[in-house]
Amino acid sequence: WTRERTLVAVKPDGVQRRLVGDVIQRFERRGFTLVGMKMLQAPESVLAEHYQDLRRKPFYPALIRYMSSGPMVAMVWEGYNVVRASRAMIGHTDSAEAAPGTIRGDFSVHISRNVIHASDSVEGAQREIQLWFQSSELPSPEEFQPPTSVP
Ligand code: YYY
Ligand code: MG
Repeated sequence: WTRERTLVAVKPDGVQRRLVGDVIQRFERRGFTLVGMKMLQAPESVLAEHYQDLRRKPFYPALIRYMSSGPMVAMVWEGYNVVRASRAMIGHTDSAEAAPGTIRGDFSVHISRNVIHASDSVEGAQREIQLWFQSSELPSPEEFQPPTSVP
């Protein structure tokens, strides 16, 4: 049992389109465990840190505007290989490339409105979880018991 955690966020378009339940259901069915969740309208300062690596991209201003335009739902999911698995579950960044069956492949119509975020590495996940959640908002690993047996 590798107790890996990742940050998943349903973006404002996903919340507006009532996709939060579907996203949660997909992760629960896959056997992952929800260990933290909050709805918030993201401050631009937090988004700037979240997307710090993209700050010079031409789409950056529009990205920050869209991400702060309405409430989003930030979640921390825990489980075996959850970082890699959640990237596979959300699908390609560009909806035109996203495979059917993935969250973006099923719901997203354009790269600029792609419904969901998931951390792309274990290190990135740790950084993003600390950015969006206080440690007091998450159970510490010792007090948490996984409901399913995972190799
Ligand atoms: O990790 P992921 O969300 O799949 O893609 P990133 O390359 O990290 O870009 C973050 C975010 O930026 C993406 O989900 C949509 C937006 N974006 C965009 O609007 N236009 C692009 N050409 C590339 C990314
Ligand atoms: Mg990314």
